[in-house]
Amino acid sequence: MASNLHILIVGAGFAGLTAAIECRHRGMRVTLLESYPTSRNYGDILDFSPNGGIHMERWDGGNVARELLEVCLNDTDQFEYFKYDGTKVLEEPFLLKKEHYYRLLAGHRGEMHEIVCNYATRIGVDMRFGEKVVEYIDNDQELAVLTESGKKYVGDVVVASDGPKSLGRTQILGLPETKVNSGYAIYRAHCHITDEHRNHPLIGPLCRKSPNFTGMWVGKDLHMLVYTWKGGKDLAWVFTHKDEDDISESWSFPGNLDDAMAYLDDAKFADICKEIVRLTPQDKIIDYKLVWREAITTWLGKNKRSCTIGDAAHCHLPTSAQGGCQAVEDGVVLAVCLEKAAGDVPLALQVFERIRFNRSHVIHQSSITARDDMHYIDWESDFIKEHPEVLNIPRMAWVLDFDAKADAEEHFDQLAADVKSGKKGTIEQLSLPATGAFDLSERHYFKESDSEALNTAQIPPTAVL
Ligand SMILES: Cc1cc2nc3c(=O)[nH]c(=O)nc-3n(C[C@H](O)[C@H](O)[C@H](O)COP(=O)(O)OP(=O)(O)OC[C@H]3O[C@@H](n4cnc5c(N)ncnc54)[C@H](O)[C@@H]3O)c2cc1C
Ligand SMILES: *[C@@H]1O[C@H](CO)[C@@H](O)[C@H](O)[C@H]1NC(C)=O
Ligand SMILES: *[C@@H]1O[C@H](CO)[C@@H](O)[C@H](O)[C@H]1NC(C)=O
Ligand SMILES: CC(=O)N[C@H]1CO[C@H](CO)[C@@H](O)[C@@H]1O
Repeated sequence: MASNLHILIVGAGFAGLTAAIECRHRGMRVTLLESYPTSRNYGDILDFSPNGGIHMERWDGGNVARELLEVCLNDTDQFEYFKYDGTKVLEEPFLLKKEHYYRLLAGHRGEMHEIVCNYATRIGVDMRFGEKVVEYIDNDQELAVLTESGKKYVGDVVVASDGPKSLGRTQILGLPETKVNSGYAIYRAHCHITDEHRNHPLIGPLCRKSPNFTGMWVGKDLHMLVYTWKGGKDLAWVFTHKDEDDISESWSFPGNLDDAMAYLDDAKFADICKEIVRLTPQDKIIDYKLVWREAITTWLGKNKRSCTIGDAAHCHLPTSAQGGCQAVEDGVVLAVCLEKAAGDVPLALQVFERIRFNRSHVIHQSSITARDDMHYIDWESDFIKEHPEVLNIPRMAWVLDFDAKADAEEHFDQLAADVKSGKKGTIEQLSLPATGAFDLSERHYFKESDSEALNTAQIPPTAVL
């Protein structure tokens, strides 16, 4: 029985937290080890699209999503796209459908993380902060991890949701460390809106109490996102730019204001962008080098009792806008498979991988294509006039309107039969189809015929589920 299993999870990012919560819901015992001392205040803006948020909306009868929405963008009406010089090119509704209201969760990562950690603790996940795993033991005799504090934890399943720098990937999968510089870096900041912002002729209009503002400016090799929310209290911005420098993976590498400004100057960005950066307190600016890793062909340890999930398995760049959602989908599907396999861990993990691989792979690769489509626009050509949707942060219906739980429940038996019968093939051949692509033809969320739906989205009073 699945409920007899002890699931040992390493890393309390959104992949590990989701796996922990969903396994607890199914009666399993869960221990979650996290090297950070607390959940508080790490990161700046993090977005969950409806395909990630749908699972959070189910937690505690909608209460977790309601709590999240208190700190998230919650009265934004448009997402605006601009050419680097400030010309508006495209405008889209922020909320694509009424039922997305509690599923589109964008806000400060640390605040959101704390809410989800508290829920995990409430439902009985054994959360151990300040426990850094230094070794994975996965052999025929033993499945365990050792921590820096000298403790050993054993489990029936070991899940490495330890993020981009994953020790699990090198030790469980036996892969060499293969990080590659993506050639890009981001500057990012989260700060409080001050009177200087409010009184500024260009920035003031973005800081009204209600509405909130979300928008993006796009130029050659650079794009910048700006969000304001919390009734005119919080502002975050992030911009991606070329950077061939040394690879660093720290989230807290301090950024230099003048360097950031120089990139915007070189790319001839509008004054409003430069002013937003200029008004940011120097100690809030983070310079983060983006690391990319090629897809790997298995996420499972050799005895199929351990696995990597989330960024440890498929390290997203922010341009896919799906890193958090794909981490959540992994966690949900893993729990469904463990439950359905009724105690047969190797079966559960193999089916998990076959359900997740193709979908996650296609979305992972879009990290690159979506960025390049934006960065290499020829602004003088007719193409951009005819296809402003190339600017679109990927919001394809096949990605967003997807319920990974229902999908896993539907396909488990068929894939379990494939595993048991020893069906041969590559992971791509054995996996479920991804059901969509990142072609230009799929970039418009709405077909012209349902454009009515755009303007009439009314906020529902309570969670839809
Ligand atoms: C501190 C932090 C801030 C972030 N800020 C942003 C942000 O502002 N915007 C954004 O879009 N994305 C941010 N991300 C990334 C985003 O959360 C992830 O890309 C996405 O949610 C995938 O989640 P994940 O759980 O797979 O990995 P991660 O979120 O990277 O989580 C991995 C977790 O594992 C822990 N861990 C790693 N190694 C060990 C170990 N040996 N022992 C124990 N624990 C370990 C890490 O401390 C981390 O909490 C941030 C991630 C982190 C860790
Ligand atoms: C929206 O955010 C504001 C500001 O943080 C908060 O006061 C309000 O309660 C939130 N509304 C909802 C519906 O969560
Ligand atoms: C999985 O994706 C690959 C391309 O990445 C494709 O060739 C293969 O047919 C897909 N598998 C299935 C079962 O659709
Ligand atoms: C919901 C809401 O308050 N929307 C506002 C968003 O911002 C625009 C102007 O930028 C307002 O016109 C909307 O009312």
